Amino acid sequence: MKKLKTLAVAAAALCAFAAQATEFRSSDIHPDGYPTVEAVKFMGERLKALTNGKHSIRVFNNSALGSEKDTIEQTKIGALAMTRVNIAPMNNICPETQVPTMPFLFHSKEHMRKVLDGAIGEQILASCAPQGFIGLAYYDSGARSLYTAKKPVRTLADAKGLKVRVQQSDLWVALLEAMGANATPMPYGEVYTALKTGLVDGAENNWPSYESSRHFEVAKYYSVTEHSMAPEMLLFSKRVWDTLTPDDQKAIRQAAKESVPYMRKLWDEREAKSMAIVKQGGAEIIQVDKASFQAAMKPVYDKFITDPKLKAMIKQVQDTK
Ligand code: GTR
Repeated sequence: MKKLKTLAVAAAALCAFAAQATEFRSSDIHPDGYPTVEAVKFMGERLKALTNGKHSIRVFNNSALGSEKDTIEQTKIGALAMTRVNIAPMNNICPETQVPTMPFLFHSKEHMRKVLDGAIGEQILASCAPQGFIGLAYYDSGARSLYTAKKPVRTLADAKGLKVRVQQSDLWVALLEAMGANATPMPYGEVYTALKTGLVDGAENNWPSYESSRHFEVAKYYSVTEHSMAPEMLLFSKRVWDTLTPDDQKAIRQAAKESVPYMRKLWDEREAKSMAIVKQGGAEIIQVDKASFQAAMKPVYDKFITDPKLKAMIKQVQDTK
């Protein structure tokens, strides 16, 4: 009886602790040291400081909680508090996220950052709330380029018929099809083996992912197409969010925003480092005529940017100097 009572007291104490201090779980597919992973850890430290130790974040990275598509579903139902994903797997869920994914939309890193830091960026983050996601921030993801295992892509014609892995998004399927390739959607964690076994001929990504995933070892031809600057997103579960106090919500938003400049600094350093690593590792960097790839993208705009609201957003992005 006495033992039972002690147990009950311990359980009550635990519950009280849980109500006070929460360790939010956050997922990422990347390894330790990758800028997105380190930025969310930094956000956790800031959150702890801002809430006097009440809230913190624990990052489960390396796809420990599944693919990005899986963790988006877990976040939607509130089984997971936060997820850091690329914007691509959100394309089918909230249409506004298609805007910054569109090929050759941003003309530079500075242009991309300015747009995402501004009103359109906020509008897109807010657009995912009806689907169960509180968009907290964007992180950089550089520019994505095409890479292949057996044959180099030197011109648009070389991409014809290649089987290329894409993210799980209809827009991405269309984008690679517009290049003439056969698009194969697949989770990131499966791409290395797919390239190695010849299940796909190529994939596409930014420098840090091409390097950290070791894809450069199995697909050494990197053609600098820079076809999309689709950013990363930090999403919080609306289900969990709605249980928090306004002060806590404010602290989470603030900690997320504070992690952005930190991430950008890590990103810029990592891009340069990754480029050097892959070159040293034997990757052949191929400069292509980007204009010919860009000219092939009209069908993607025609198919996905039909809603007048999205059309206006694209124009606003193009008009941002
Ligand atoms: C990376 C990005 C990931 C994921 C991955 C992929 O650049 O950081 O979130 O989108 O690409 O291709 O699946």
